[in-house]
Amino acid sequence: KEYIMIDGIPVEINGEKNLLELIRKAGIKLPTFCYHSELSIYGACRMCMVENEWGGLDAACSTPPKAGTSIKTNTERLQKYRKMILELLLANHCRDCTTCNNNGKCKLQDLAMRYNISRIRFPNTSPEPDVDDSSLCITKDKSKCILCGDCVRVCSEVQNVGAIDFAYRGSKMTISTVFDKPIAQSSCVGCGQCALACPTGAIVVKDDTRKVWKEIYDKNTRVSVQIAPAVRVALGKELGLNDGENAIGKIVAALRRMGFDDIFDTSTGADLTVLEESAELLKRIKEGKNDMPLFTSCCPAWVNYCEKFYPELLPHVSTCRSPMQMFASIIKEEYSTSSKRLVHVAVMPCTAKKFEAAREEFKVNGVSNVDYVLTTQELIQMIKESGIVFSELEPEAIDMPFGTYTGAGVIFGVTGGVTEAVLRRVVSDKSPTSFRSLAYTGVRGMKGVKEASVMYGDRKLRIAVVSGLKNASDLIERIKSGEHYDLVEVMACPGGCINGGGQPFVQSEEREKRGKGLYSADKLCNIKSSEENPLMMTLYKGILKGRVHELLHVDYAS
Ligand code: HC1
Ligand code: SF4
Repeated sequence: KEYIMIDGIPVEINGEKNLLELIRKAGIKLPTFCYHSELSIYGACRMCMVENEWGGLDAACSTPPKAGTSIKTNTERLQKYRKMILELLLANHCRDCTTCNNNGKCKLQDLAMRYNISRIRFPNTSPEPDVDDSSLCITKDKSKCILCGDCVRVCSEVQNVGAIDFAYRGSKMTISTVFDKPIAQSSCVGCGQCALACPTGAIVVKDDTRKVWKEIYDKNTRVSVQIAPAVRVALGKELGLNDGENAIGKIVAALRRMGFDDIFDTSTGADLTVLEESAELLKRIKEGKNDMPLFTSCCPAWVNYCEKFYPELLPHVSTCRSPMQMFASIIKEEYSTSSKRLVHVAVMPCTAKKFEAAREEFKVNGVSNVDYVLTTQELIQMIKESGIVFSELEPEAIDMPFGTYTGAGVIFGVTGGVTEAVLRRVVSDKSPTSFRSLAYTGVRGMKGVKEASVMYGDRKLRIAVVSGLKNASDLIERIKSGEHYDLVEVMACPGGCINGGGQPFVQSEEREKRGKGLYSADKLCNIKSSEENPLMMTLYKGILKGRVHELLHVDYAS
């Protein structure tokens, strides 16, 4: 066994890539702005400096652990050094903290408190707000940027988009799009991963809460809402529950108290998607149209990415609308005779859903089927504003007439879930043992690229599941050079919707807990396969009769 002495205590080295990981393992909360375990090392913020045994300073994030050495993480010099960095950052930072969208969630604010910064010794060069509000998904404010580069690295390394980069040098340095165009005119796909990574309020989720409150308070509106699968397992930390705990009943109760009129679960929409997408897959196979795989279409950031970077693949993207959109068209139909103005809100883990909701394809007579998308972060905000003590709420059930969903619908929120749900529909053996074995085909787990194969009659279906757009583009290149799959599931966010850009930020271990939370929610559902949802039959015989294409499909290729 090999050890390093950290602040006089021996700590075993066990495969840690750098000193920072080892220090954190030892239970010391070493501060950083620019370190993310899944991104390349940038080493720019210098907050994680440690003192080595010769009195030199090393950045812990970029120093490999060396057995037999000794370091100190908390000396007078280091304290002074960290305070100075914080003061320098704050001197040049727009400090309207109390009205900042990130108030209470900001790392800079947090560290300023932790290091007891009450006075800044440098001249105030705090810039005026410089806001880019052009995107429907995120809001960018240069005056709050500390140039840690987290957003730049996520956008290029994880998402392979590269919509933002460093521009200019020295004191003029900034994060910008190409030619400093508004973000809406850049190659941004709206995934929100940059907002998730941003330690300050420089990139945040677009805030639509005020608009939704206004609709709720309007006596002439009937406001319905649907809750996406991944939202239920991501409220924990912020609202006093455990990570990954399924809070759907409490969310329903909270939404009802807030004044929503009709409350539904997007998992019902996901059941519709499973039926339509599996029919599309089987039709392609039957017709022998399988030179290219069928790509799933429920992730809007993936659809945006495909449109911007791989338009030639659009004919192979499923024509199924996402569960959110399928369900919204049904809900708007159901209540079309209401005397009040219909407003439909979707609570989503995703920032790109805001863009999807506004697409022309999903408007009827100029009105969007989904009028507003609120992210999980915005829902948390609204719950807090309402004064609801969330952890003490008595769970409640969703409303009729769309009160049923299956386990297949719930697992949509985690990478591999869409595929597993489609497989439950496609396989002929519907026994619990058969469904259990589907879980072990390789579709589950947090890996960014997964492969599975399942027999359909005497034909083997080859499936790939990817999350993170860089993984998607690597797979696409492999497919282009001859690799064959029948179905490819793509989710833009690593891990799927549980790690969506609109969710509260968590580290990867907690992300896994969210995935587990959805699989246990599936276990709780007595119906596991979408075609067994009794509501489906009612819908296909009723609202959907003769209107399946009009209400459930879209052609992104046209
Ligand atoms: Fe998702 Fe989906 S799973 S895309 O990740 O297909 O956002 O949760 O609602 O529409 O169901 C998101 C999640 C979500 C859709 C479903
Ligand atoms: Fe890049 Fe996604 Fe941020 Fe757009 S939203 S800038 S694509 S990380």
